[in-house]
Amino acid sequence: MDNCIFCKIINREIPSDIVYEDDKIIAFKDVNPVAPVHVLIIPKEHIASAMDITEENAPVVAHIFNTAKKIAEIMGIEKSGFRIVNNCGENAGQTVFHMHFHLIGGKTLLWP
Ligand code: DGP
Repeated sequence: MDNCIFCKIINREIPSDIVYEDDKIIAFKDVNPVAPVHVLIIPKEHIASAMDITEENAPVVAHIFNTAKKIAEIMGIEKSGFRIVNNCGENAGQTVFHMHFHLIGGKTLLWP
């Protein structure tokens, strides 16, 4: 989608540190990491937010979660543990409206 920064990352129009890619999704390091490991996992299809998940596009969400463990292994945090976070909408602090899942780890995480 035009003017979407994450679509530009998918299309290699702006650089990013890609750690995983297949035909449906891509994962790259967050530019503002909140932990030693902070990767964003996104669908290649432009879906604005979790509010835009439908019966038709929902399989990619399952694929993201099914691949998260592989990305955790790539990043070396599969044993120490990690958190997967989706911010949806204004109150959650979503700033990029191309749905993404933060994979965060590499340290003990506080909650909430
Ligand atoms: P959220 O608040 O959930 O919408 O998080 C968006 C994240 O995207 C935020 O942690 C910073 C990251 N981000 C924004 N622009 C870029 C970019 O151009 N490159 C990379 N690698 N990350 C970005």
